[in-house]
Amino acid sequence: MVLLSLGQGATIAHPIHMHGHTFEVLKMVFPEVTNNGKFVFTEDIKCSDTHSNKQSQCNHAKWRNASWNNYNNIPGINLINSVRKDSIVVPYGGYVIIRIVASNPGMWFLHCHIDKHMVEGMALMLNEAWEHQKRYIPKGLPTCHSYLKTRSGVVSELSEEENRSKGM
Ligand SMILES: [Cu+2]
Repeated sequence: MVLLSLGQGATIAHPIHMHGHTFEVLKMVFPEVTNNGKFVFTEDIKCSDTHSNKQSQCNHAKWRNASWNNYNNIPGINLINSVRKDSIVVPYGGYVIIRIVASNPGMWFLHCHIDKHMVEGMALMLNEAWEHQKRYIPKGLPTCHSYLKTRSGVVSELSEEENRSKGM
């Protein structure tokens, strides 16, 4: 898993916390800082095919060097004696590579620990071994693309049929 703070929306470092696991930190990349205090963001990651990293929201990030899709090729990656943590600061203008052993079935929260960022959406649920625990998911729990709508002032989830009819 690659966590980054790059692109147009990058303004700060993010302390990212994972529930249910510790993770290995395989690589951590910081921006260069010039003598006059300017940050030079890493170019290891290409945020977009059509925009520069500074102009992009970085929603289509990929390695600039495609051979790095095989993580064994990433220079400086530590696959032997990596540090194990459950929180990591993702550097402003940089990135971290982490990995877990996915052996703990559950829906695990992964989020920025700056509360404002978390409530704005910098959070996700790791859906691990879904087949073993989907019966425990609360009825009506919103999922990706199950958009909420207001009915008579009450916010409620669209039913599965409504989602299907809207192609969601
Ligand atoms: Cu944050």
